[in-house]
Order: sequence, then C-alpha cells, then structure tokens
Amino acid sequence: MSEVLSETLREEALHAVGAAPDLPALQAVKTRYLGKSGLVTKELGRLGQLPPEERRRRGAELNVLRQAIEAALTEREAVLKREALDARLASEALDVTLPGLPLPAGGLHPTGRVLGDLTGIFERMGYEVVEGPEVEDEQHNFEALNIPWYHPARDLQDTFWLEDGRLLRTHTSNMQIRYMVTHDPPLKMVSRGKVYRYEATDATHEAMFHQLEGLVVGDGISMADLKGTLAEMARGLFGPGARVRFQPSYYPFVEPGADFAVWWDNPRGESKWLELGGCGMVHPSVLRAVDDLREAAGRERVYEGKTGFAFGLGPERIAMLKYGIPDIRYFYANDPRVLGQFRGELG
Ligand code: FA5
Repeated sequence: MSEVLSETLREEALHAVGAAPDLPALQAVKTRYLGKSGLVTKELGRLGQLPPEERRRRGAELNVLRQAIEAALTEREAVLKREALDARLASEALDVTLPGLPLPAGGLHPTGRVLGDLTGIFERMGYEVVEGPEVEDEQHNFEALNIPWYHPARDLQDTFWLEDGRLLRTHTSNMQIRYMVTHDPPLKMVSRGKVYRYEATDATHEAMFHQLEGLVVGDGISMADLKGTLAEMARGLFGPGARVRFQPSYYPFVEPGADFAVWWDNPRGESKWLELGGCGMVHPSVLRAVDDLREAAGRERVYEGKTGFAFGLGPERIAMLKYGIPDIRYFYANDPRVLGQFRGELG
C-alpha cells in the first residue's frame, strides 16, 4: 500500500467515525478498520513481506494511523454515550404539573351515616354509647322484657332460633336488660347494632336491619322527659322545624307505650310523618326482672321504685327518607350503583 492509500484510509476512517449515528454503528466502524480482519489490521499483517527498511517506515506509519483511529473512536463514543443518556433522561422525565390519577374514594354507608348522626346527638346529651351481642338468649331478648314464652307478642317478632336454644336478637331492647344488670341508676345509654327477624322482605322490611335503643332510668323520670328527648333528637336529625308525634301503642316492656313519628320538611317536597319506632315508660316488671338477675349474680337490688323511659328506632327508615332511597333491600344488596352515590361529603 502506498502512502497515498494510507492517507485515504485515514480520511475515510475518521469520516466514518464522525458520521456514526449511534453506538452500534460506531462498533461496526471499529470492526471495519481495527477488527481481526479489519483494513488496518490487514495492512499490519502484510508488513512481514516488506524489506526491512520499508517495513520499519510502513510500520510506524500504520501505528500512527491506528492510534488516530482509536483516539477518534474513543472521543466519538463519549459523545454518543452522553447523547444517549440525555435522550433517555428527556424521555423518562416526570411532568410534575400533570393532574394526578383519581383514586376511587370510598364513602360511608347510608345506615352508618344515620347511626353516626344519632349517636352524636345522644353523646352531646350525655348518653353512654354501648354495643351488645347479636346472638342472645331468651332471657335477655324476651323473658326479662316481660315477654314470657306463651305471650302473643313473640309472634310480632318472628325469630331465627339457633340449635342450642339461643337466638339472633330480634331487637336491641336486650341491651336494656344487660346494661341495667351491670350498671346502677341513674343511667342514660344508647345501644346500636344489628337485629334479625324471620320475616318476608319488602320495600320497607328486611330480615337484617339496625336499631338504636335508648334507656334512661333514675328518680322521677317521666313521659315528659321522653317526649322532650325525642323532640331534641328529631331536631338534631332533621333541623329546627322537625316535630314529633306520639300515638298510643303496645310493647310488653313499657307502660304506657307509644309509637313515635317525625314530621320532616323534606327539601324534595315529600314531607310526611315518618314512623321511626316505639317507646314508653319502662315497665315495673322489667325493673323487677333486672333486680332478680342482679340478685342471682350477687349484686344489690337497686331498680325497684325507680322510673325510666326507653325507645327503639330503625335507622334504615330514616336513611330512606333523608336520602330518597325507595327500597330498603338496596341497603344490603351490595350494588355499587347504589353505594357509589354515597361517596364524598353527602352528610
Ligand atoms: C321494637 O323492636 C321495640 N323493641 C322498640 C321499643 C324499644 C319499644 C323500647 C319500646 C321501648 P318494632 O318491632 O316496632 O319495635 O321495631 C322498631 C323499629 O324498627 C320500627 O319502627 C322500624 O323503624 C324498625 N323495623 C322493624 N322491623 C323492621 C324491618 N323488618 N326492616 C326494617 N326496619 C324495621
């Protein structure tokens, strides 16, 4: 190879290095000139055929050529690596100004909302909030509440019986008994929870629903206290214009007994009397039964001669009116189209 050819090779190689658009292309250029059968390598291999004088000169020349190509390759490689890194950083950059992905937010179940409102109202009036067992015995669900086994009132609350003779409580009134056995008067408590009735379901009746029970016992508690308390509750639930109506009714564990309804000026124009639950003055037989249970448990008899009132109501019925839910069966059917409407701040 003549010196001109050597110069041509140098120009070609340096141009190819400078024009390599990326690292794989640069590697190809390196192989083409400096690889095992590369153009420069081949020239070096031919040195042995030259006379000694010529070999030395040509050898030095090819070494300079190889070093020039290597230096150019190293320089170009650094440039391409930096460009590749810049491109990657640019493509992976986070735009922190983009709006975030919305997370699906949960919400409180309508029954939970109403129960929360109710317990808040009674806590502000100084009531203790308690919960009790859903699996109950006959004693606390019926007998001590003045409902012996032969009493027709048992038919009013059809019961799920367990094989061991216990039952799923049919109302939260069981907590009147449990609370009085373990607490001395004067007392003010509300108890909330699930209750169960073996009955056909329809738009206003479920086999499982909730109740809130209230009990106040002390000296000289009267029907006027009961009416004032429920009126206060109605105002707390439905605003200052809410009114309460009492109609005589029968429950074996109160005397006198009443059903109570609330008038609510519904913003949807559906104002009406809403039957909420039952109430009355605690029956003397209940106070006697509690003292009997206390005595059997080694506690003092303290309830004879005391007076008190009790009430029990259904929060689902309140939620139906408050939120315009037409059928109680929607509450526990777990349909996301219903529950999804109770996301966020609703109430
Ligand atoms: C009782 O359960 C009495 N324990 C209430 C009581 C307590 C009276 C203390 C006196 C003193 P009643 O069966 O009427 O009463 O039920 C009370 C409320 O629970 C009803 O007014 C209604 O709001 C609700 N309720 C009753 N049955 C169902 C049902 N199947 N589905 C949904 N809510 C119901």
